[in-house]
Amino acid sequence: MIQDKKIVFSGVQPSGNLTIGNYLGAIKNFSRFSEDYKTFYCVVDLHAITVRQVPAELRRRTYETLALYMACGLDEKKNTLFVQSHVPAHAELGWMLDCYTMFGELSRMTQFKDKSAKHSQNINAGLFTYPTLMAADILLYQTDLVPVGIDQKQHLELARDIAMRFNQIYGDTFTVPEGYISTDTMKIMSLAEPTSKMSKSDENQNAVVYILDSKDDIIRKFKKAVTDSDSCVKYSEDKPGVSNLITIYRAFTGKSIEEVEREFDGRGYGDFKLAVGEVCADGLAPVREEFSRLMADKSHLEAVMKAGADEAAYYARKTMSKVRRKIGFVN
Ligand code: AQP
Repeated sequence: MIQDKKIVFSGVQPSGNLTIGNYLGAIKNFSRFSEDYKTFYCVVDLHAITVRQVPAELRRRTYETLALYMACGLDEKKNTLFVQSHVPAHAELGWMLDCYTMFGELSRMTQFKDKSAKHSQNINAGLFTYPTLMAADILLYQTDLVPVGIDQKQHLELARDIAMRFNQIYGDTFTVPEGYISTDTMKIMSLAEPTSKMSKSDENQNAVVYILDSKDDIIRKFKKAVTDSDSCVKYSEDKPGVSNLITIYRAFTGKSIEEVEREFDGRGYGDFKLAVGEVCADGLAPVREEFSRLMADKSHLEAVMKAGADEAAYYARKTMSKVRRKIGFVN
């Protein structure tokens, strides 16, 4: 098999119901690469267990995340869709790269600091080495481009540093990846606390809009969204709540900031919030429909996972044999 296309890799954790942050910041961008790149999109279940998961829920969400990839427009014939734990080379390379990653580098990762504060009873070693496993995910496929939200930028930079370090010691082994961060939607904020990122593990259900929420729930959540004491729909740093809603509205309508500001000039927040809820719910309706159809046929999802893992393992084997040889393991 000759690989002449550039390679794209990205993943989403099945650690909760996926949010419009995951959708707008990452998944929605994935399909733009399907034609011109060789794309690997992975359900990163190994990452999910850095936080305690209920086994039956993890299993269900793994199917759901794969189905959501497909419902968001990823055709399994044009993209390699698979589950991380089905390709053991991720964990194997992760361990090897741990030995080329410095304690100090991992200690500086802001996600580790945030998650250790949030899960203070379970600050496990996996939470600490998460970024090395993420580097392995990416480097395993000789990835050129990684579409992610801005919160993953620091991890991506570490993956680049690890690749360069390894290449410097052993000669050219890994492609040094670039990030693809969609500027408009790189960080969708919580509806309840618009200075924090919208996260699928947020306990406040009103802070988060899930891709699979019903239209009524979506509209109700946007109606409750925190804004400010002003009533002017204007994009500005000192109006994080309103600016976040403008970003979401733009993502679903394709309008510019100026067009949105003009459209809601003098109309107040009530009208605006309702309109954001409606475009979001209507934009997600086809995804929800397709998701239900896909989830009704588990054996098809299993066939997709299996074919994806076989294809991914083929590419992973090539990198692993190179890495083993360079490190000095006996073949
Ligand atoms: N709010 C967001 N805005 C833009 N992009 C986002 N992403 C996540 N939240 C936002 C992007 O979605 C991709 C998959 O994320 P992940 O599943 O690997 O985990 P995460 O970044 O830790 O996302 P969450 O929702 O906050 O999960 P939990 O709560 O489990 O930690 C990534 O590309 C991410 O940038």
